Amino acid sequence: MKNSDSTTGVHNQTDSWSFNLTSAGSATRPRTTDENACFTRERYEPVQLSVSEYHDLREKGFVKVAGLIPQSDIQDLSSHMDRVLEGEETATGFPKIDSSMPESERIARFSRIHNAHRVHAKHERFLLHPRILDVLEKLNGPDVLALQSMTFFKQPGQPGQGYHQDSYYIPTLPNTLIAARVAISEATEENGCLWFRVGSQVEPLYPQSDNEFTHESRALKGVFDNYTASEDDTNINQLAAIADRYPEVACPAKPGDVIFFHGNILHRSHANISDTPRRAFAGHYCDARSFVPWNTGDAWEGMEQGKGANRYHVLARGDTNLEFAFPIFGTPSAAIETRKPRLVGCLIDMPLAGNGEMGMGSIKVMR
Ligand SMILES: O=C(O)CCC(=O)C(=O)O
Repeated sequence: MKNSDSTTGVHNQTDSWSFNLTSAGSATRPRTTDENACFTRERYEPVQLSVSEYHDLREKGFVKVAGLIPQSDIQDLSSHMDRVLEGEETATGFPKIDSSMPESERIARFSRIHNAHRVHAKHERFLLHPRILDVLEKLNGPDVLALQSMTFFKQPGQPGQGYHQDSYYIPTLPNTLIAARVAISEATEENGCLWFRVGSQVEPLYPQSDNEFTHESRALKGVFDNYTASEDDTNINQLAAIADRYPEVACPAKPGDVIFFHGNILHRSHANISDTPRRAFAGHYCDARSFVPWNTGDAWEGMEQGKGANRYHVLARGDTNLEFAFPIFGTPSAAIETRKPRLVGCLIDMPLAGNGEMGMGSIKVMR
């Protein structure tokens, strides 16, 4: 089993563009492996998304894309999760398993693992899966920064999570957070699938008062100090009263389905009361041009001076004027592809515009 170095691949975007155009990943590229280099976009059928799917994200706050991930990839991650549970594979930060432990104790140690993409190639591969990125580009793109991964084991008996908004935990300024939730095993009401309050993505973020990064919402009358996010008990969870203004639907999923949802949508899950695990992989992403004051919950260098943490997150698609990281395991992504910065070599013509007036036609880019 590979126990990787967790060095984050940091690339400083303030390097000259000529460096990026021709030699991303040369001399200044930090230590990475090429373990995932074979997982190119060409291996996968490109995804066609419809206008109605695009509407769903905006109107309902979520959209399920059925069968997005090939079954062979799902099986690959699921077998890896089996080996992790058996203690046959591990990585930095994974719960410790001792072969003498009773099975029940071993299993109880695994509920979910956060940010394994920084320490294990398989998780990075899923976070940067071309079929997920194809959809994100269309829903939230074109510039996609990959922020967080979560791998859910959710074993029988393990709890759910009460109403919350994901943007509460992962601030992006402006707020462009979006989640992609891949079903690794079937998710049902019995084993604790996600439940959404349809349309509640129009709600502002309800932050905790000592959260410095409160997006647009801090100044709104009616936004309260939210210190009970994710609390199961709806008598305690302050978001439950807001959630009740919107209809609630369960979102079951088959292995390979991916649910994309807005960072502000109110959602929850219940405990797994079945006798089978509910496995899932979740990625969080934002527009790579949002300022990200978040590094998996840890402090970062330059934070005190007001520097963002963008440089710890991989540029998955598109381009950005901000910093970004290389993928540690070499998963094909914009960070390591040759990127032509947008607008380089373009002339922009706005027909009939003059004297500060808007023109009559659309903007044309003339190379
Ligand atoms: O998967 C679950 O049971 C709940 C997790 C969740 O709601 C989330 O990650 O935002």
